[in-house]
Amino acid sequence: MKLLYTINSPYARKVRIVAAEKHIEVTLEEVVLSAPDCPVKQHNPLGKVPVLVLPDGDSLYDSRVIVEYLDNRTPLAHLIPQDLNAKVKVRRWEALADGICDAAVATMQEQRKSADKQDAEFIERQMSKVKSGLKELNEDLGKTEGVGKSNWCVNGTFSLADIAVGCMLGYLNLRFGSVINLAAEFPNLERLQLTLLKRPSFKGSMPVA
Ligand SMILES: N[C@@H](CCC(=O)N[C@@H](CS)C(=O)NCC(=O)O)C(=O)O
Repeated sequence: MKLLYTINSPYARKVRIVAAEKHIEVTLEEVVLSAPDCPVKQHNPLGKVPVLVLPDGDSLYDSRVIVEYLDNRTPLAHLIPQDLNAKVKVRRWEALADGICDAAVATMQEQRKSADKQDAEFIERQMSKVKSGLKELNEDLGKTEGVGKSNWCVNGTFSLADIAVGCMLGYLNLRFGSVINLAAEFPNLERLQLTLLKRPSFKGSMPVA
């Protein structure tokens, strides 16, 4: 299996971490999305990473489909709970974390335009999604205090929810580290991030400035 990815994509990082946590061997192929010969389009008509290319040539996208596939490749250490109630909780955390990434990526793309072409209102709207998403996740994480042995997002157990939130935080730190002070504004998320950074899967997939 081959994963097409870019180094700083938070969605692709989520997939890389799930593969590492599940000890599933995946060949990593870093791509440049703007390159004329970028292979992503052949496998995903949307031209987005991540894409998982299977041995029979079939391909899977987006990240939510890929993580579900990988999680079910091996029965051990499920990152998506089998129980429906727990599963939808985990997937909601993931949806919010990914949604924050969507707003952050959209902001970045707008800010890359020349100053006269940037839409300040659009940027403000996207950044307010980022902030309100972080506020909600930070509050929800506060409610997990004392559930299980660690303060993981759902039911005191490490899951895809923690991975998705950790990847989102890594991306925000990379792109908006100077404007979002996690420790001061969202201390529960900061604590989660510090815990996650002790895991080899997170340490080995850090975004690069
Ligand atoms: N919902 C998708 C989002 C994927 C996505 O937006 N990837 C970005 C990189 S961070 C991308 O490939 N952008 C290229 C484009 O939009 O053309 C997922 O979870 O995989």
